[in-house]
Amino acid sequence: MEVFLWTFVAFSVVLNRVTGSHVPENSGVCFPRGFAFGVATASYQIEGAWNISGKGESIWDRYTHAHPERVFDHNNGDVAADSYHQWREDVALLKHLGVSFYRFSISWSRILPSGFSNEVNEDGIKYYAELISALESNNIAPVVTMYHWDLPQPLQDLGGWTNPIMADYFVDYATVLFDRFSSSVKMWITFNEPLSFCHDGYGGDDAPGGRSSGIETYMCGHNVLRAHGKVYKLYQDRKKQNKAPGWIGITLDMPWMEPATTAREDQEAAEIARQFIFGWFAHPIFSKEGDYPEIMRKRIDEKSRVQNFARSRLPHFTANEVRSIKGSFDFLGLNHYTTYLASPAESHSPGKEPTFEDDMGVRITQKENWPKSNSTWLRIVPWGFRRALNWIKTSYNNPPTLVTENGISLAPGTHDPKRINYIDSYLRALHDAILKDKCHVIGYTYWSLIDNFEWMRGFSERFGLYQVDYTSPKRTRTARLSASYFGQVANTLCLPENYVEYTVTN
Ligand code: GBH
Repeated sequence: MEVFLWTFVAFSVVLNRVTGSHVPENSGVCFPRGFAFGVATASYQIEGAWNISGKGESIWDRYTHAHPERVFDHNNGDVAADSYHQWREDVALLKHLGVSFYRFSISWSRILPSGFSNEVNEDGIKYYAELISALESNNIAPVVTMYHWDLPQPLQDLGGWTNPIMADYFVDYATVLFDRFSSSVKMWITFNEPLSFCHDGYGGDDAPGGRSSGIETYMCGHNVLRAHGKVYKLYQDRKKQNKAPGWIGITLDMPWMEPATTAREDQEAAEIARQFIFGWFAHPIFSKEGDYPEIMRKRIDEKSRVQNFARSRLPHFTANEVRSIKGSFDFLGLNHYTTYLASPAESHSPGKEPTFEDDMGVRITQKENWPKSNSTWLRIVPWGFRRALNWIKTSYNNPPTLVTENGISLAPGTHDPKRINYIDSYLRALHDAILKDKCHVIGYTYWSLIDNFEWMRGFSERFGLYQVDYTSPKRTRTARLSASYFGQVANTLCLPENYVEYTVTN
């Protein structure tokens, strides 16, 4: 592992910890010393306390209250796993697992109730400060997501991410976070999955809901990229002033897109899908050219012309913006869950509304015989993980990558060998990607520490290593079998024997 030794050392410094004490009883599949294991959650999905102690309303509060019928089980995150009150219990679980970091997100409207930085909610600051200090005293590094989808409602009333001014308000919010927390927090993630919240939020069923896919989706993406570039710069300037170490990046979701057949048009379709789904945000930041992927620019410009728009629905960056967004990362946060098959979509009938899907023009499916989870979109395909990592390595010159989410939903219950199989098979694929393919991956995060509010699927999909009892007042957490498995991996950096079920083959 000489190749990445220095990143591991640097990462360990950032995390203030070196992991890796090997035990004899393992499968021989061991991650390099310094490689880090952690778990993740997000504010709206676990905290509850939606209107307590000065917290303002977020778009998810507004949306789930206005449209309970749109959420699968008509639930909402008003209480969720009640981590606002049960966070000490969460820290105990993290300690029990023995993970070296905890990725969680900060609720913007808990810190700035109106979204603007003129009024800071000290109770909100105190909540995160206490959590962070408890993590520190247990030697668990905080990895903080600044935005995991819960925009303050007053900012949505101004157009949310479709309004270019949002980039400046995000800088104001980031300034407060850096002022208050950057002495303890050394790993920052600006955004979680802009594809999800721009596509599903401004062009689909997620909050804020009821928008327009082929137009607002791209406006959102554009302003999020601008906001990310500005906050990256802010952080670099502060690092220089304070001479303090710290890393900042962005988390992007990349399902693997496999050509449906070896036919040339399927291979092309798969590459177009990768560019639309991942390259949309990755290319402006991680490629050496910067800006949107060429194929996206070309397809959306052409479609817009045919549809009689006077200009492309995909906005343009200024030359300065291209420059400031390009290279705006210390690391890539990667969420990866599953794999899809790609082939060209049947051509679209003119006169329909413009959509992201129509612009992309790719038919996306999955193979029926790929093992299922409890989520319609998630099948177990570990080899796709290795391919995705290799594609990133080749496309963007092997950026330091932290896997910020990987996980599976299963039916309720604590006996979850299938989750163990999922994690184990994905970790084997990751191990091959690191050791054999030299992909620059520095850590792995399981989604999620505990069951939580799974957005439009409510509480019906459970991803936790710990089960949450939503009927108990304290939202009691109970360890699943997978918690002991993952704890063992986190502590030894090695995969235990006898957990291989889904082999890494195509
Ligand atoms: C992550 O997104 C999120 O970051 C996290 O908050 C979430 O809890 C976790 O996944 C598990 O879902 O229902 O067919 O419309 C992963 C990417 C994008 C996958 C949206 C599910 C909806 C598919 N997600 N997608 S569908």
